[in-house]
Amino acid sequence: MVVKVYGPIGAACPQRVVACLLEKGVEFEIVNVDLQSGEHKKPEFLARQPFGQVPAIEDGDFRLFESRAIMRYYATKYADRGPNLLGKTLEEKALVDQWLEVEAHNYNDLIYTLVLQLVVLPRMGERGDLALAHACEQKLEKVLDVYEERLSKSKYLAGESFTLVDLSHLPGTRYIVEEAGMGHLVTERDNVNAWWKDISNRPSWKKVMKLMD
Ligand SMILES: N[C@@H](CCC(=O)N[C@@H](CS)C(=O)NCC(=O)O)C(=O)O
Repeated sequence: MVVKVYGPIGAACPQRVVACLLEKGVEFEIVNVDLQSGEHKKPEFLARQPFGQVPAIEDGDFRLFESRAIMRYYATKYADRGPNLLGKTLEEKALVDQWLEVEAHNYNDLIYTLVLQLVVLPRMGERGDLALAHACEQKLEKVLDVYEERLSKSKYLAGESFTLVDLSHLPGTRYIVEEAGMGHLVTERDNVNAWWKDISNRPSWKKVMKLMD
């Protein structure tokens, strides 16, 4: 049974899920959800994701939403294939959980607002709030200073191996580097820059990018 991923591949949160499925070699199909026309707010989609956001998955009879929960599910379900994305020891797993929380709350929330103001609203013909975007940028600088320090001590955020933590940072970081014109946030920090080059060159991520073409 092929896993169905509901959500446009151009949106950051479905990309997180698809990159994870590719890392794990899980067969999937993408079922596009048209965000422009508001398909994600219609009853049929709300039955899959009651908050009207993408992604959601269907795996046989099992349905799940929330991109990080979906990643954790597949990294655990297929722990015996592909790279270990969860950490091995109790401590490694705890560090993965810790940095996933950081990604979701300290990092992604800022990027979401920044990209909304600088990329999404202008594309819809609306004016973004530049003062808000600037405030987010300044907060993001501080978060990335913490990352810079952390990555001076370990190759990846949760330790010496690539995990769900690094994977989860891929979509948002791509948005700030490639779409929001904020590449300097990464390139000005040597360790963050080396980390970004490494993780964004993974074959799984390159395939996600190809799917966007
Ligand atoms: N915490 C949710 C957030 C999902 C989310 O924010 N999805 C965005 C796309 S990346 C979306 O559906 N935006 C449209 C909307 O909120 O109306 C997850 O990780 O799955």
